[in-house]
Amino acid sequence: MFFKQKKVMLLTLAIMVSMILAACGSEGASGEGTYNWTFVTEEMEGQVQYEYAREFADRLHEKSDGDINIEVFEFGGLGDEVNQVEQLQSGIVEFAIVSPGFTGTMVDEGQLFALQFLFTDDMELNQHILDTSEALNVHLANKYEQHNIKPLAFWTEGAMQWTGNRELRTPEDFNGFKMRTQESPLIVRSYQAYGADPTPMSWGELYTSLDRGVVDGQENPIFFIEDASFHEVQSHMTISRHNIYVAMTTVNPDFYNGLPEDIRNMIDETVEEMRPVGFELQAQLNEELLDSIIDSETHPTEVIELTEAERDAFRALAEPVREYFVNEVVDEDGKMILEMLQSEIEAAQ
Ligand code: 6CS
Repeated sequence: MFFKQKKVMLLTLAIMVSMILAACGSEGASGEGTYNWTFVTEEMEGQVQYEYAREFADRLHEKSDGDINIEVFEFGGLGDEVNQVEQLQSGIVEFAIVSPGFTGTMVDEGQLFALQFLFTDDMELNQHILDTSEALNVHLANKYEQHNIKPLAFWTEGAMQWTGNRELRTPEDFNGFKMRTQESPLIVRSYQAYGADPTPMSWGELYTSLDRGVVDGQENPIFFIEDASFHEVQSHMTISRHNIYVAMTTVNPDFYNGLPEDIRNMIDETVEEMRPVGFELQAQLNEELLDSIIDSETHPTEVIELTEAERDAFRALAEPVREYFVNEVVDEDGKMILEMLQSEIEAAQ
């Protein structure tokens, strides 16, 4: 889980050389019509993103009668989450699952996903909004495309919860709390609004940082908290549902636009098929692994659930962060995207 810089550089170099050789090999030996692509994810085998990407790859392989071969990478093989976004942008990798929390310093508008209590508590409805929103799938997607990242789908990995080395029930509990966040400055800002002391870092460093007290807590969907064993080094988990975890299936736009139409159609069709598959995957894992945290005798974690009144106290502090986003972070386009999304959420309810 830990990435000594030199080791990562060597590993990255080795993978890049093998990719170049694979690409040359396919053109020379198999001729036109054979495709060897790379798909990077921010997660490990058994976790939602990786399983999604593998299913995506299998389906395309089958649909193309074996012509499309996609190698799926677990997190870490190509560096950290931000390195992976850069590799997608430069075309070193063709596909990536990207969390908007790692593009916050590049695509300001994508930071809207940091805004807490924006979506509803109904996860099926939230997925419907992500699937159909014009604000996201047209306008926000355009903003990403300007940065050489083409989102093909926005989807959720579940509601986010807090874990900590103490109980987190009220905004006062966040006072001076060293919260680990992803890179987006608006996530940092959101926790500062609760009085916390946030530190962005890769999840590759998170287990040890929690264990050693470098940070006190973090936010993630339940499946990830359990599978990455964060609950082992955290005494408390708060079911807060303060946000939904959004992931994007993305592709390098030059690569995608340069493909023959029938291949592009196959990709688009697979993206559509994967919407319910991804949703089921996260729903099942989030449910199963909650029980596993609650039932763990070796690593007991106290699990509490916030009441609506308790959530309201956080909601009130999250509200001004929206104003800040509109007034200080984005321009008129970003404001329009957020307002359109808010109308879409209201209309869906
Ligand atoms: O906390 C994180 O940064 C990680 N969480 C999830 C659910 N997926 C990948 C991401 O890097």
